Amino acid sequence: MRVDVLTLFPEFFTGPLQASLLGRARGGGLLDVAVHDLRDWATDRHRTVDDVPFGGGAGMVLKVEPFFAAVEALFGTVEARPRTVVLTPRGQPLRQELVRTLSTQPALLLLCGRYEGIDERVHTALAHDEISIGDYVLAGGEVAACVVIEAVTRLLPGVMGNEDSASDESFSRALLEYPQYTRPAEFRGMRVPEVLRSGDHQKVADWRHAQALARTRAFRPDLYERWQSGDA
Ligand code: JDK
Repeated sequence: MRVDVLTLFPEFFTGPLQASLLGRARGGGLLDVAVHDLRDWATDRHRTVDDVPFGGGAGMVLKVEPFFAAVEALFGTVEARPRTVVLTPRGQPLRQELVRTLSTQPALLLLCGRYEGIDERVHTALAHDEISIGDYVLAGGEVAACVVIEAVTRLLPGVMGNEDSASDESFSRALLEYPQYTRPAEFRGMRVPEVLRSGDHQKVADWRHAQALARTRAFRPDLYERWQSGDA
């Protein structure tokens, strides 16, 4: 998959794109990311990319022209752009179903705002999707873009080895995870549940399912309802 990112802060992406899974996916040719500095498409002497909001109000808004200039420089025309995502607190909440949909695209374009956000005409004319990674306010779209890239990349064929992930996934997206343990069986008086050491695979599976249900009901009643209704 090809991912292009437009941002005022390309340096945000250096670490995350090199570490661990993303670094390996890129090294293996499964992920090709290009991060572009929006300021490269400013047109005035001072390379201005923001301006005061029409109608007044606090803070600055990112101008429309640099986004269009960048898209046309990178893809020829606005129509030729790949599936384009604007990261924004007002977007559709990112969930695994949307991650799966995005992971089937040949290419993505991620637009990152800063300050008070981006001129509405960028949203209207360029965004196929507006995505929020959660109901809290970040200082810009960069961290959210990293989240999208990582969540999408781990679903790309060949990235994770894709061992048991397909079968496990239908379960894990509906309910919270069961608790996991590894050796030692006792640490500072904290013991691993006996059932996990019993060797009885059916009992282990039943215990894990019960744990997942109990945790989901306690911590994520919204997920629990969806699971009960059967359309998770
Ligand atoms: C992109 C700029 C910061 C945006 C005003 C008024 C209530 C805030 C600051 N999931 C998620 N969280 N945050 C983002 C995100 C924040 C961004 C940008 C993404 C670009 N900011 C910003 C808007 C406001 N707004 C109403 C919420 C303040 C994505």
